[in-house]
Amino acid sequence: MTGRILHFGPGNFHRAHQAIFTQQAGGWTITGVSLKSAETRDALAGQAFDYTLVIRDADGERMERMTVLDDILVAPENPDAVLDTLADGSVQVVTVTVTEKGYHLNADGRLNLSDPEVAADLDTNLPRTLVGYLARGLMRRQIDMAGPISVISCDNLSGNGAKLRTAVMDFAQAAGLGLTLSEATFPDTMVDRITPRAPDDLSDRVAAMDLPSAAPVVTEGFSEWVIADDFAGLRPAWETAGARLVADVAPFEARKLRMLNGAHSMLAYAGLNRGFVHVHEAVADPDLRGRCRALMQAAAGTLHGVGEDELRIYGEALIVRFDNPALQHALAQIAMDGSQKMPVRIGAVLSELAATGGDTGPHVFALAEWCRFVIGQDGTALDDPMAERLAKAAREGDPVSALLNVIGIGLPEVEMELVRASLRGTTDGHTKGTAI
Ligand code: CS2
Repeated sequence: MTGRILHFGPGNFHRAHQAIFTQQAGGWTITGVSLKSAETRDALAGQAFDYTLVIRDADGERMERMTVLDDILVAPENPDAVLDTLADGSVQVVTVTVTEKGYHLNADGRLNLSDPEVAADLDTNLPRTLVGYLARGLMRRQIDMAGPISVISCDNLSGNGAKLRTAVMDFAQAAGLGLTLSEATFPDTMVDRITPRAPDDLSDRVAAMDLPSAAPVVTEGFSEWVIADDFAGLRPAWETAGARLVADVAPFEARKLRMLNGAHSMLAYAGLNRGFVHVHEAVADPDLRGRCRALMQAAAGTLHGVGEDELRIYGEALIVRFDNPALQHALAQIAMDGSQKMPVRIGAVLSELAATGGDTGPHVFALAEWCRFVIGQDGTALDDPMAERLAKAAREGDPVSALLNVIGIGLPEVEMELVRASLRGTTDGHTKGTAI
């Protein structure tokens, strides 16, 4: 079996995750689409789109030559080429890593039709956004009767497949396209591999090994991919490379978003607020290490369909991964785009804990640390698509309510007051004793 994948967002995470699963499965190639910048294409073109993956754990490093990418289309240079490729019958799988903000969703998960980029795309046949490309490209495919296609979001959204499908349909309806998606599926996925920005000296180290040295990617040894077995057409045999195909991804996704990503965001804000730079430094701090475990334990209490022992082992394995000093994973990288991440990773969990009488302390603390971080930045320094609105909210008399309101987190007044108290430093955010 052979085939071609079209991938939106050929950044480091894709090149460390889906690319290696696909390379190991064999028989398929990946054509990347960069929605904005030509940087990755320009870096990789001179080495025939090969690159080096550097896998680093506490006990050493190994390098792997990646050959699965065959081209990168830079969408703004030729939007039509991207739409044509989506309508090409040889492409039966589309994968996506554009980060949370690349979906332009409202807090209710629907496409934000008043977002200026989305609004502009509704008026043109040559789009700029992911959702614009998918809706118009899949429409072209429908007209050409080019056959089935599976569109796989590999971003950290809950119910990522269903959200992407809804966004594409919202766009199609608003643009008056007669898109039916009758031959398209949008499988949910859980993706996991910690992939920091590559350090400056990596390229030289790779060149010394006689491997392609432009735009190398650094990542950890661990990787996991769980995909809903809901494909419209052909797909790579990803299970031969270790991916799991399951009927329901939701339990895996919730476990990863609430335990890994939730703890990551807490460590990012609390760590930066205390002057740490990297994840392994923040998690080595005894107080933050305890809070990290407490947050994972509280989050685990909201999960269904995964055994208690499995969750405890998973949590301990996460601490080992966070401890990995070889990754030099910058807290600032995780702190980016908090408005998109906090509702999924912290807000939803806190609401559930509050409603069920669980321990809300660790999540209250995480929210307060995010507020402290936002208040401490001046608006322009904040790396967030909602930076302007957040900067304004941070200057209000009750910044906690204002900030949470901007990002769509609604809390009972009791929890709201606990967040304010944690921010003032009059409580450590813990309402009950937490096992540390
Ligand atoms: C991180 C994730 O930057 C972030 O927000 O929490 O990128 C995290 O490293 C990955 O989801 C791990 O799979």
